[in-house]
Amino acid sequence: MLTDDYDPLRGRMLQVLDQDGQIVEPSLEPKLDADMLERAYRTMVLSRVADEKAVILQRQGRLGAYPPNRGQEAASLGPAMALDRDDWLVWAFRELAGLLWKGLPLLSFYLYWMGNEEGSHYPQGLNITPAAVPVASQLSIAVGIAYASMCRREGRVALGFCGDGATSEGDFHEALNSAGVLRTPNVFVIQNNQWAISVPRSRQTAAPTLAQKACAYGFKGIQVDGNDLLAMYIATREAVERARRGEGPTLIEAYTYRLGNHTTSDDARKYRQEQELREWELRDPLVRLKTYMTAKDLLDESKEQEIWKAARDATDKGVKEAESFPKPALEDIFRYTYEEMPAELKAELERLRSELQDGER
Ligand SMILES: Cc1ncc(C[n+]2csc(CCOP(=O)(O)OP(=O)(O)O)c2C)c(N)n1
Repeated sequence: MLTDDYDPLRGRMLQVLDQDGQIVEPSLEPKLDADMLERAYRTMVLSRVADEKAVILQRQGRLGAYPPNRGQEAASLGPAMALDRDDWLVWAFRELAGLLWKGLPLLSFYLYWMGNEEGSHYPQGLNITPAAVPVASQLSIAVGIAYASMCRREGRVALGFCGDGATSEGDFHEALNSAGVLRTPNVFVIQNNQWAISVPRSRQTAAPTLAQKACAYGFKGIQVDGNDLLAMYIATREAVERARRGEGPTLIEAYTYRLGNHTTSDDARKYRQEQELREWELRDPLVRLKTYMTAKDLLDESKEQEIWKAARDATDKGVKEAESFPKPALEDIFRYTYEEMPAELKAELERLRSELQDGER
């Protein structure tokens, strides 16, 4: 089992592809067919293009504050690829590639970051929960979903994501403790991108790895090269199989890096060394997968160009749809808290309406 061979207490990190996209561990190479690999690469490229577009839209005042995904594509895509259709994906706020793989329309993604609640109203049956900006709050939801699936004998797994900073929150420990005790079918992926805004990973915990925290909760943990799509895929696949056999949760630490700013309101140059960024740029997950696929004759220059063009077209379409979508109404802020709006809220709504009429905002 990978979790035995790569026991985090022995300080081994799982890798299939090295930094240059060459296979380091042939016995671990998953048998992904050409179609699946091409879909994976298309998803990563679409995620990259759509993500960079979101940053541009924010700069142009067409989208709100936005958390860039650049560099972390493999860390969310690999786990999503290991799920079955009915399994749940419980995300934080930096998992675009995984969401696209699961089928989230770009329209929903853009609407959400444009501040329209309709962006959290996903097509029926996707089994994705809405974004969770309160750090670590989504993990207990992932445990609840998995526990419900277990009680109903549905055989569904709930994959929950969080960041390295989230591991300092009480919610993280409460969720993982419950999962361990109840042996819920969960896979937890920590996207260890080295920084929680300006707080480095070394200030989150004195433990050498985040993966070893699983020991305290009585389940398996593994540290994986988060920029290696194949490694993320095989680690999660094993964890999903274990969960489905009723053997409980697994904690996966995806060792990765946030190449961009924390959000569009942040300036990482104020707290991060340029040199660190340069080193991580060489480990770009897209380039690694491209090298691997090119060596297998699954990718050439003309296909590469077609894939990037298709991604740009799909992104333009998503932005256009989102910008022509009906804007939320003022009442929407008040409408959904109670079945019937109480008098105080009604009064507040009326006051806001009249203030807006007077030109105040
Ligand atoms: C409960 C809570 N506290 C603080 C914040 C402000 N905040 C937003 S993101 C963030 C850092 C999160 O770091 P990490 O979990 O490592 O995820 P990353 O942003 O690096 O992906 C903080 C402190 C918040 N959203 N929720």
